[in-house]
Amino acid sequence: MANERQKPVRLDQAALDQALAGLPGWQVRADGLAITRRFSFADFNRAFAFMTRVALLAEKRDHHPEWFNVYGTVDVTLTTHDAGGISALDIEMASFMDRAAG
Ligand code: H2B
Repeated sequence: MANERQKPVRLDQAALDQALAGLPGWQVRADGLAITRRFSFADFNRAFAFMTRVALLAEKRDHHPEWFNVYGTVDVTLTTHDAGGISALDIEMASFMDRAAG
């Protein structure tokens, strides 16, 4: 079926450290189960354009951010419920977001 996918796997500490070395803007949440980053844009229009681009990938991957937007600020949390922590999907999404934010 079109929406079927492999169950994502939680990254081990070594894989997570390696991935985060390439994502300097991101932090591991205190509980270790998610990564977070704040994006700041000049205005709401730019913030929402960013969210729209990310939403299209989120639907394609069936992997959705937790996020909170106020005007030009977007606070993002990425975690994989299906894996009980941080998976490669979160790393891919974080990297895409960094590029989408310019
Ligand atoms: N998004 C995120 N961030 N993590 C998940 O584990 C996840 C998701 N699982 N989007 C998907 C949807 C799952 O709930 C559905 C049923 O496929």
